[in-house]
Amino acid sequence: MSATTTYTVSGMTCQHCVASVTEEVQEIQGVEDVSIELESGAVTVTSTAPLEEATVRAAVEEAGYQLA
Ligand code: 9UX
Repeated sequence: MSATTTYTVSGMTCQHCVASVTEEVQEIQGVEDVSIELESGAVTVTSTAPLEEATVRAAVEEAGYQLA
């Protein structure tokens, strides 16, 4: 069963930031969809199975941002 979780990411200030985070999070195994709202920092991730928060955190940090 797929899972959808919304995380809050701080530090994104433009659409390039959004693209970087989207790219990294999409590389996580099982991720089907990533939707980011720049203004609020809301990152909604749909995956085939629930993700470990640490995995998402690592991807966000790889892109250069922080999971709130
Ligand atoms: Mo442009 Mo977004 O440097 O940090 S990618 S503001």
